[in-house]
Amino acid sequence: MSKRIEIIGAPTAFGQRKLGVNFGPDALRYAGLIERIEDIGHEVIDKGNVQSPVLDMKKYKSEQKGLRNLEEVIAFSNNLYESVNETVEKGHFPLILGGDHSLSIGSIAGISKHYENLGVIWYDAHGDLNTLESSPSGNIHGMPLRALIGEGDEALTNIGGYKNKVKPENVVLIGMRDLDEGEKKYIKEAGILTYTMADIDRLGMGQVISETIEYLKDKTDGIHLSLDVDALDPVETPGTGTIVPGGATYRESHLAMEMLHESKLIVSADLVEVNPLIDEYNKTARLAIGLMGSFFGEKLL
Ligand code: EXY
Ligand code: MN
Ligand code: MN
Ligand code: MN
Repeated sequence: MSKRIEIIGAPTAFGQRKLGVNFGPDALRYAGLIERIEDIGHEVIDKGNVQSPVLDMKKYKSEQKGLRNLEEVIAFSNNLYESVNETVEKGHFPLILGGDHSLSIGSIAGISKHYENLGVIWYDAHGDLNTLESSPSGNIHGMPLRALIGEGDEALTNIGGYKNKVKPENVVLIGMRDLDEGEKKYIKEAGILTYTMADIDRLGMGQVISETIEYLKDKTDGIHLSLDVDALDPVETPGTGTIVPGGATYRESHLAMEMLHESKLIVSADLVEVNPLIDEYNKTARLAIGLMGSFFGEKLL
C-alpha cells in the first residue's frame, strides 16, 4: 500500500557538541532519499527544514554548566512539534531527518498527542535515558527518551503542552552497547524491554524484531521508529558523533527495517545523528537511505 510521506528536516546540533549534524537533512536529501522512496511508489512531500534558533558559535563551543543549549533545544523542539503535529493531523506519515537525537523530544511530542499508547522502538547504541543528574556530558541528545517518559527538566518534558508522552512499557531498546550507570539502573527499575548487542548476537536480529513486534502489537495503537545511525557499526556509519564499536551490521539493520515494514504497525520515524562533516564522502547518509528503502517496502526482486 502506498503512503503519503512528509519529510521534515530537523537541522539541530544543539543536543551535542559536534557541529555538522545540523547538515544531516540535506546530506540525506543529496544522497537521494526522496527519489529512493518515490521509486517504491509512495508520494513524498518535502516540507523543508524546521526553523532553528540562531547558533552562536562562541556559546556553542564554550563550556556550559547544566543542560547544554537548553533554551535553543526548547525553541527548536517547539518548532518541530508544530510541524510534526500538523503532518499527523493531515493523516500523512512523518519522516523526520536529523539532526541530533534531542530532536525526538519535539518529534514524538507531535506524534504521541494523536495516540493513546504510542509504541517506540529506539534503535541506537545508547539508551538516551539520562537526566541532568545521571548525564556524564550535559548533552541533551543523551536524554530525549527519558524526557518523553516524563522525567527531567520541566520545559523538556512539557513540549507540546503535555507530559508523559511515552510509557516505559511501550518502549523497546535495540542495539544497546554504551549505557551509563544511571541508565542501566533506570532500565531495570522501569522494566524497559532491552536488546543489547549481546542479545542480538545470541538471538539474531530476526528473532529480536519478531519479539519486539509481538511485545508491542496488542498494547499500542501505533509504533514510532527512532533510528539513530550510531546503532550500526562505525565501519558502516562513520559519519556520526558518538561512535561505539561492535554495532549492528548493514544486513542485520536491513532485516530489521524489512520486518518493521512487513508489520504494518509503524506510523512515523526519526532518522538521526547523520553528520556529513565527519563522514567519508557522505557514506553514512548513503547507507541510511538504503535502510529507508527497506523500511518503506523496497523489494530486491
Ligand atoms: N550516554 C552519553 C551521554 O549521555 O552523554 C552519550 C549519549 C549519546 C547519545 C547518542 C545519540 O545517541
Ligand atoms: Mn540516540
Ligand atoms: Mn546513539
Ligand atoms: Mn558512555
